[in-house]
Amino acid sequence: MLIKIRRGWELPESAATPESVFTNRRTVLKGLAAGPLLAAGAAAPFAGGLGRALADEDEADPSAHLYPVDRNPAYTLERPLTPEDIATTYNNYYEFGSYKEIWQKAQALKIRPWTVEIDGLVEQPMTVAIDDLLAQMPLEERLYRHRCVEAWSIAVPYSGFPLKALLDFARPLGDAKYLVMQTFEDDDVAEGQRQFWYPWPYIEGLTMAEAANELAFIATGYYGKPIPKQNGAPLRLAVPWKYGFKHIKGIVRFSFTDERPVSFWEELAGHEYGFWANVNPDVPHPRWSQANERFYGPDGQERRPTLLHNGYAEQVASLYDGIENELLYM
Ligand SMILES: Nc1nc2c(c(=O)[nH]1)N[C@H]1C(S)=C(S)[C@@H](COP(=O)(O)O)O[C@H]1N2
Ligand SMILES: [Mo]
Repeated sequence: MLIKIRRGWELPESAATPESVFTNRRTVLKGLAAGPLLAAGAAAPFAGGLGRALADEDEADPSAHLYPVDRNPAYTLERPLTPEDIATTYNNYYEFGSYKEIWQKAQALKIRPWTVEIDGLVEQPMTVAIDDLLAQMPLEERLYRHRCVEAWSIAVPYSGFPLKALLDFARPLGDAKYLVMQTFEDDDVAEGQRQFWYPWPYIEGLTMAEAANELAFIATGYYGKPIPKQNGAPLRLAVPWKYGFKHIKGIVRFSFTDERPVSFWEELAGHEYGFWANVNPDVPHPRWSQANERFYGPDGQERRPTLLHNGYAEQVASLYDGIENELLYM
């Protein structure tokens, strides 16, 4: 397709984010409180502006009473967590813009009512309201590492439920081979979706075996509260052995297929981003090394070596027995 000659997307978050953006983040946030906040508010479709939008969300989220939930001791970390204010203000969510500072824009997303479609190769297709789904899922907290393909990383507490619980709820047929997930579409609130050269909606997929792996998780909470919109409310995937772009946000649909899906990033740049996207420090991205990562810790940024499968090899390595010849690292 001709539109693929557009190059704007070829420089994701990456290398391209100047360190100063992060270093000055707190200063920037303070500055925002006084000034540009008004501008952001004016752009939001809320008469009361951004402050109003944030307040509405706090008051209205009907899942707030569910949190905090008990931490599952099988999923803790040796490293300190990333501070909440960093994890909630340094984000990737191209629906709201192709830069890291989208958290205010994301507040325009309406997360109630929110319905989820379950379809494709299932016993019975269904539509379920988010709060009905949450009421039926076993919620727990897990501490997970998160490694973006752009070589930055965070360590965060997700609340949510194992994706396996959703599979049991969805009852896929025996011939289902893949689970495909899809993000909301609404270019009234998500101005990135007006950029026609992106293949909206964002979709991602897993094999059924990956989806059933104990590590595959649907996050509905973050830092002991409902997950913020910028982090993927109300439903967001967490597959911590894979690069961050697999962690699809704002999910509205789970479809079961027998055909491998082409994901958003694969469609845009299949020579750089593929289906598997398993973290592998030994295989560089075509434009940068994956050997190390910039970890956002309590004392600022730290350089750390990247681990095979992001440190989760024990849980997931066997998923790939016999398919070592596939491009598992992209
Ligand atoms: N729908 C959607 N999901 C998305 C993205 C996106 O642009 N759109 N970006 C992905 C990428 S590249 C990363 S690194 C993670 C970032 O999640 P965080 O902002 O909660 O840290 O979200 C992933 N999920
Ligand atoms: Mo990412």
